[in-house]
Amino acid sequence: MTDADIAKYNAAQAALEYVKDGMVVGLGTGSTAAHFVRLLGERVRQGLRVKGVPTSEATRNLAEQVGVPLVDISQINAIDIDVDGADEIDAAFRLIKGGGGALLREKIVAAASARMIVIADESKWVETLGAFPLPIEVTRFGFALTRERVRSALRQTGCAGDEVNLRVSGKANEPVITDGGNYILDAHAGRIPDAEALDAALKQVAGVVEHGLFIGLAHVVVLGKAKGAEVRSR
Ligand code: A5P
Repeated sequence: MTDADIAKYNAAQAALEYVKDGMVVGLGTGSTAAHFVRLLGERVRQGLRVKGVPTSEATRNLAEQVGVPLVDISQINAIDIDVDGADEIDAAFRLIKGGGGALLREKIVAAASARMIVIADESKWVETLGAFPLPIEVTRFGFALTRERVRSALRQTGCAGDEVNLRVSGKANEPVITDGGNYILDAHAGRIPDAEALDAALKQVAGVVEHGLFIGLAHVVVLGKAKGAEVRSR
């Protein structure tokens, strides 16, 4: 494992202590959350009873492989805790998420959870959000028009940059399609001086399905280090 991977693993392991018998647990997406899902699978084999709610098809597949029982989100009213990674975290526990393209389901699950535990290596802790491009899920229909309105929102809310790119992948540079069947725009804001204002502005843009700013959702941040992890609570 690389140093970053060891730190991610340590964060995931420390988060296990928040999981109690009988809980419904939101299962995040990304490399750090994948460590958590595997570790949770080990606990299940040792007798822990939980039901997982995956935030992506990738996480669903992993959870099934490692034996974490799942429950359909349409069958539940609430989630006890959600354990998920992040691309950036600031001192007010505001997050940028969606580097893995799963931000829509991640936000639905986080918002339905009594507590959100963020697990990350310590490099994700930042003074100001925005160096990591902000992922924005948009409808395929009219995405170029939506992109222009997103650029205006970045400028109006004082962001340092307004470059917005359609996320593509593979040799053919095909647009990435999310689990919800949409596109992802990556907004290179550089620096987001007012995350609440940008959140509000993006919500006004027709065609934006959801964006990767998570405000007021995280309760605990577990920052993994080379040895162990540091827990910060709001
Ligand atoms: C997935 O869409 C993201 O929100 C991830 O949680 C985020 O990108 C963190 O990923 P890593 O744990 O792989 O850094």
